Amino acid sequence: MTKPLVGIIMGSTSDWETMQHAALQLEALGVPFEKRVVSAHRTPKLMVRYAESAEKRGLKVIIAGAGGAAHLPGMTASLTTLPVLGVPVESKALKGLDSLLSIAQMPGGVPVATFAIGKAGAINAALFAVSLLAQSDAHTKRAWENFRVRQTATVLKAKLP
Ligand code: RP5
Repeated sequence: MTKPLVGIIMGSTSDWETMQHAALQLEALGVPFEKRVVSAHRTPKLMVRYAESAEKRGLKVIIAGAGGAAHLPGMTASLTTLPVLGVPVESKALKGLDSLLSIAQMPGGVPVATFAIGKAGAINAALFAVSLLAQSDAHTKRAWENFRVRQTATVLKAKLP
């Protein structure tokens, strides 16, 4: 078993529908990851343990998704110096604007890289994690570059009905 380099955490099982897209993207590019529900509000002690042990356990990046009062990415970032990539999950009441602002509006000194609301954000957080890891790993760099080349080729040969 390859040790996970990326930790995907989310506030609730209901976030999986969105966050699975981060997992699928990492899988497609061959980056080992772990995934679990860690809630800032419902399991705060687990969040502290998870964030404080992440680097020692070998993780290089954490992708944190949450919706509504989305405190998980920011609180996780406050407990580790690993890069934290925040994914605002679309909420029912405010369509994810609440999630986006909760994640993006961090005080200076504790950064969270904040992505788009929903599926696009989950995909891009995973790709951003890959691009970070690619800086120090030739295999991941090739996978990342190939992904971009393939994506461009697909768009160039796209035919409309
Ligand atoms: C947040 O509350 C979660 O990240 C989720 O997006 C939202 C709703 O959670 P559930 O009530 O569906 O468990 O903590």
